[in-house]
Amino acid sequence: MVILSVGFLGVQNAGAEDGYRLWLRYARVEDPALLKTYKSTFSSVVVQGKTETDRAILKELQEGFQGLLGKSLPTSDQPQEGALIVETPQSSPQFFPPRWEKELQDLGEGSYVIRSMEVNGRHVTAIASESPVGCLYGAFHLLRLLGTHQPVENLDLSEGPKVKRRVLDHWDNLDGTIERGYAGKSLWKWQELPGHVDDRIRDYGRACASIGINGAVLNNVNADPKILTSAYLVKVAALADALRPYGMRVYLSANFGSPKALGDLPTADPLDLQVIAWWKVKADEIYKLIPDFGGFLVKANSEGQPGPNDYGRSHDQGANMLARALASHGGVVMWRAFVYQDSVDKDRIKRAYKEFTPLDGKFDPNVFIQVKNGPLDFQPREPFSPLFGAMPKTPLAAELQVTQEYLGHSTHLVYLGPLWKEFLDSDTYAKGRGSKVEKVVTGELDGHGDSLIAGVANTGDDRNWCGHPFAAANWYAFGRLAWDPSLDSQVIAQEWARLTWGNNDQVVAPIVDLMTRSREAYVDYTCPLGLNGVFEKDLHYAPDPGMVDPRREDWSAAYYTRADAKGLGFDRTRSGSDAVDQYHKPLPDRFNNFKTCPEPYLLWFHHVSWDAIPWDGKMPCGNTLWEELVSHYGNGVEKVRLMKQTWEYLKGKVDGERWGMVDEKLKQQVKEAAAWRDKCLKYFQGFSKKPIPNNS
Ligand code: GCW
Repeated sequence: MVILSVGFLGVQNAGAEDGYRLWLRYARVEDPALLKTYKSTFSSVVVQGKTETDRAILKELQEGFQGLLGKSLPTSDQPQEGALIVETPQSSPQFFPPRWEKELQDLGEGSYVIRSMEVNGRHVTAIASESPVGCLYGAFHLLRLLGTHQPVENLDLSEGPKVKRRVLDHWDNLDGTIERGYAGKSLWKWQELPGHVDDRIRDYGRACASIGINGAVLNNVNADPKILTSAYLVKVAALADALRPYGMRVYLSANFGSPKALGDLPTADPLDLQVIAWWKVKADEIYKLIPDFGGFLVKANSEGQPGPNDYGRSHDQGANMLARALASHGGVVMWRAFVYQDSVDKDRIKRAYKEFTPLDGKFDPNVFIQVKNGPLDFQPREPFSPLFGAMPKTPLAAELQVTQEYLGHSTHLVYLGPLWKEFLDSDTYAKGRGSKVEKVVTGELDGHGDSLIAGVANTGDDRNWCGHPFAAANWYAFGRLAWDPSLDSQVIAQEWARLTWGNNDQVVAPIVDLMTRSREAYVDYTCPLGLNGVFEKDLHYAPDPGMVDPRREDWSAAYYTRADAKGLGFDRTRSGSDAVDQYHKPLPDRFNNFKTCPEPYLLWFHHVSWDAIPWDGKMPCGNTLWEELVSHYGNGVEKVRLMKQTWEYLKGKVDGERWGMVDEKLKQQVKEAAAWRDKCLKYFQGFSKKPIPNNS
């Protein structure tokens, strides 16, 4: 094993690496040959556009080239040898090849090409798009190529986003706290707005744009009605102005009860004419301040939030009323399907499907139904929600959770790329084999023109944005997958690792390795084999498999684990709650059969038990349930120990500041993984009465 000298990667940046710069570090290219090629490929930059976005592009390129190559790129109006030309048909008609326009139109809004070519006999590189924002994405793409040390002399790239709206949902409260936030307080400093817009907002916009994110819902879905008051809307407008140059549109979570809660009307009934008028006036007010306002995200009749059901109205009546207020302005409604009233079904995970599928076809065209990836609630592993593929007439938006509510907050290192890929790659079979969730979300499966993917943000005002240095990889991966859900999560991890930690393979390979394994490790030591809901009350961090929540049965751990003297797991087969039949064929039979149900979902769909030999029957893999359980919990802890060892190997090969922070967190993770194993096995042992092999 070659141990690199500390000077190469470590000391040079000592003190400067606090994580603030995320993956936009633009670290100097050290390899002399590569540096030489890069320097000779780029001599100057031509940005003729005059918009704020064009200014942002120029600034970014200059910052990027200065960092990466140690030289600034002089601006020029003429394409000299080695020019980097940033062009739209409007800004640079003289350079823009007309044949590119059709290509870009086909690739969609925000698309771009990056091409090495000759102009007047000179070698240049063009970044071209129909819009300045597309050029901004292209500029970030080029900087990413340089930052990951790719060849750039003969480029011929064209890219367009596969999902139109790529949105971060911030669960930020107006008092600055963040629901399920683990990286400090909100980035939005409401007290200071609109007079002062924190500089950090620009860097947030840059980071988002660099990975293609083009929208942000600023406030918590448990929405304070105050956000819609005029006093707050001017603050929202100030943020929208600051983010617009980066192609970011602002959306808001709207409290459905606002007309009543704000004291304007006695009701919020969606069929009441005054209520309808109230929302229209409100929408007009918003669009006057923010002409490109994205729309409303709504959590209705869920966990105590008001909604149309309060007035005997249905979800479509509520959503359409809001959609009609926004339609003439081009806004959309993202209506969440996170509902679970126990009057609908005894099994919590069946409820959303039962409430929403009968409404397919009843929503206005500018309504998305926003569905969490799994049918329960952002667990470390769930099968995909059966709503995907079950509402062909309605554009379904996928909601992922970037913040690690159930995945170790900002203490455990868990790279979520593999979790999201598992979801996106799941075959719904809605239109036969190959009807992947990914195709539902892009709109391809059912021919929807608009599409949306949302990620519950993990950002806060901690200096390093996301608390754990590796949590930033989840922000990065969310953006990259939202842009193109077919990307490989390992390739994304590699990109992020190179940009964040340096390009040396001795560093990148181990980092990618530990990232790639981290999610399965976490599943193993928290909830293997399809177990779920074993988290402590409210905080959702530590294990509490015996937890009983007096407020609701379906908030209690035992509701999900269903451990008893004979076995373990929730019977969702046809002899149980029959959740299996919410999926398209052939999945119901596959999930229903103990022998064909994928092992990772076994205890999700089955109460695995044997009358004659409790806990001792053989699993499809040949081990007994107890043996499998013990082995998964043990493996999980072992895997985290290996992650820690890998990290120790990296000591001195990355900057000490970030290394130390990650090391501290991994130390805690190792301890807590063991605690998870011990607490869960002990609890299940109370039912199995089997010995727990000695763990150390
Ligand atoms: O998982 C639950 C969270 C709540 C959250 C809710 C939701 C914003 O524990 O904190 O509320 O989901 O998604 O609405």
